[in-house]
Amino acid sequence: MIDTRRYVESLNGKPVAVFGLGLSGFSSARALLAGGAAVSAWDDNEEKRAAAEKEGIPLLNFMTTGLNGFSALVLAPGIPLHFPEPHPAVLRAREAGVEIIGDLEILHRSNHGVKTIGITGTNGKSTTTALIAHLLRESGIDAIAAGNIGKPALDIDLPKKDGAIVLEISSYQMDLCPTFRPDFSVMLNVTPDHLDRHGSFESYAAAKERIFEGEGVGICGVDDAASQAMYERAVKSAIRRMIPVSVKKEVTGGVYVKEGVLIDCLDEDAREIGAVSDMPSLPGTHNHENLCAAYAVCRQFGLIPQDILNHAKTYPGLPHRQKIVRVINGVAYINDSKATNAEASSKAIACYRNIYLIAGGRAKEGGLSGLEPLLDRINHVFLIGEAMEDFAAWLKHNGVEHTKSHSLDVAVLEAHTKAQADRGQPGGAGTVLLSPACASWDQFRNFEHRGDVFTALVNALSEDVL
Ligand code: UMA
Repeated sequence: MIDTRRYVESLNGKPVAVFGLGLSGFSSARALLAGGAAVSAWDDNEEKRAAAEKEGIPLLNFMTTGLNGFSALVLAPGIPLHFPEPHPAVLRAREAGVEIIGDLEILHRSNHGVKTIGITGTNGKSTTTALIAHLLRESGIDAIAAGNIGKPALDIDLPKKDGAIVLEISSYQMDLCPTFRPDFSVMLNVTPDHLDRHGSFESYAAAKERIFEGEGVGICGVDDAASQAMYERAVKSAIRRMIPVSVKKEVTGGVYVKEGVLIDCLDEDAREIGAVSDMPSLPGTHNHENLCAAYAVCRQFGLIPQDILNHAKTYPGLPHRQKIVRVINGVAYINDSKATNAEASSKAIACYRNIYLIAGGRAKEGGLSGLEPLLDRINHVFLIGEAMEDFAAWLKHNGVEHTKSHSLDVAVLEAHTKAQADRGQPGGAGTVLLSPACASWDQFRNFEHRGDVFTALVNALSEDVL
């Protein structure tokens, strides 16, 4: 756990309020109490409050008492700050003139003295965070991944002084960082997301752009218009040393992929480092963008170019993101349960051919639209969940073969049977891909649960040719 005493000392004995007792709030309350702070916590959910009380975290309903006299409100990232409307806890803080911060800001103010690498962007944050931590560790640098990736930042054991804290930072968390800016800031890409929470694309992008404020190094994807504009503004302000990364074009002073080869153009000359195609856990152009950004960060830590690429080959990948569960008679079974919308599924579909796709669940706005250019990669779709009928109608309209499987266990069995029976046909062995393009909540607790069930079902399949 992070030692928060330096931050707590700066409060001069004033109490701190913590609101939202999920992963991040619980971790903040624990770390602040351990640092000697007077903590008062609250959550709208009674069970969360009971769990906190059991752990000795003092409770106070500051929605009724107000927050006068408090030094700060530590807000869980998921609590609405501005849109669709500020949570009452936010209003109480504003009324009392109390600053609102998140756990990353406490980490920063705890003055830990270790270099921070922050990664934001709409897609690829978790992979890039985990990949950077893996590459640094493989080269002997003490690195730990935390933040939005699922490990609250204050829960970590501090790496050695010459190590690094690698933080996945969501736009929600960025909104709760008035002063924290990473030493090495990465912004991968920005496309519309979380607009209900930020009110508009502009304010969502602006939350992400703040990662480039202050001194340090900035690594920025330049393959979409909004991030290209961010890169140009950061270069113009000349506060951070900026490095562009791209998988679509050559970028002077940066890192890019051209014809499947990673090119290092950080110094004067463009140098070919090696092929990006043989990284088993980093398939697809989107992952090559993540690799370029991770490579650029690692070079700032003095890592040797060839070592970075070699270590990328042993990156194990994250669960539920294009994770190969098993290969049976040449057919790969892939868990991409994290793909909760069509855009995310399109990234996986673009990596394979002869796909037996398992899709469905609770549909997002737009359903499967956007997948049209990739449909020739799909042999058959097995549909599950609430979206089944709508998706079936869309697939019929687009001439794609499909089966209404209803549930995941049936879909896995049907996809397995068909993929195995079709072996030996043109195009090579197929791929059974769970990439649902839907939220999971109609049939599962969350996407992790859905992916775990898929993995268990696949592991139970027989190797015998059916
Ligand atoms: N709560 C209330 N009132 C409300 C809303 C929520 O009291 O009106 C309470 C809930 O009862 C619950 C707590 O707030 O106890 C939940 O807080 P939270 O939603 O911030 O979730 P945490 O468990 O603290 O997890 C957070 C991040 N969640 C969000 O940003 C929504 C996790 O990112 C992160 O891994 C974790 O901190 C550790 O740092 C998840 C996420 O979905 C993966 N992130 C979004 C994304 O990636 O798209 C941004």
